[in-house]
Amino acid sequence: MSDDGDKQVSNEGALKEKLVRTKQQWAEDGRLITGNPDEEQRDRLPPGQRLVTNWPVLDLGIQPNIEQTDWKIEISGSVENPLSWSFDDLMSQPQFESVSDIHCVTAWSRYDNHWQGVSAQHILSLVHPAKDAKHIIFHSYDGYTTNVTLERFSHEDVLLAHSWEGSRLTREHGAPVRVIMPRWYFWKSAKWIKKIEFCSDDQAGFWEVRGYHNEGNPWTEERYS
Ligand SMILES: Nc1nc2c(c(=O)[nH]1)N[C@H]1C(S)=C(S)[C@@H](COP(=O)(O)O)O[C@H]1N2
Ligand SMILES: [Mo]
Repeated sequence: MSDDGDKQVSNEGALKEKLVRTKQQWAEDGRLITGNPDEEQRDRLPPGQRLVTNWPVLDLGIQPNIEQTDWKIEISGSVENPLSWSFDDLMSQPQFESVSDIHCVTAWSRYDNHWQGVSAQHILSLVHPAKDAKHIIFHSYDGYTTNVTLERFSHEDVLLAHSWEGSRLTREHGAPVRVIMPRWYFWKSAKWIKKIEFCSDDQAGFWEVRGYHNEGNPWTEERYS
């Protein structure tokens, strides 16, 4: 073996080592981000988001204090059978459970949230949206509103949640009942829900009129309009 050959071999060795170190660092970073280094897990975090394990609170500076016994929801507008439920009425409906990830537009995501409540699909089966119903606006006890399409509300993972991780929602997170729209930035998930209004025309909600995107898909980063 010539000196040149040896040199080339050792250079190659150094290059590979550097490559391995870099890849290992990516894997470590991936593990920090996702809690799991494999590719599938890394794809779970939408672009521009960072994973948190706590659950941050975001509101307008008002956290309405609504006793379970005082809470009422109205589901009305362009529907054949409008309804009004107390908390007991909600609890006497078929109960639904789902697990989903939260993606907040302020760039935090939280995985594997276990929700319990009543599914949007069950609600739709009771109220029967009218033919012209295409949009929904959520109205909350703090004056907050947000809009979604009927099609998105109809998705099988959407629910009115009363519990998270096996316990009732706390006041700060929207007790007694909030909406959960798992596929969209979390501002679409109205806390302290008071009314679900079905409409033929779209109406921009609280953040939507203040520069947030009308749709809010985290995977295409529909953050601001
Ligand atoms: N009624 C109501 N719902 C709301 C809000 C609000 O201010 N009022 N904030 C929205 C925003 S911007 C986010 S990110 C989530 C925050 O929910 P959390 O505080 O449970 O994390 O609630 C959404 N739903
Ligand atoms: Mo948000």
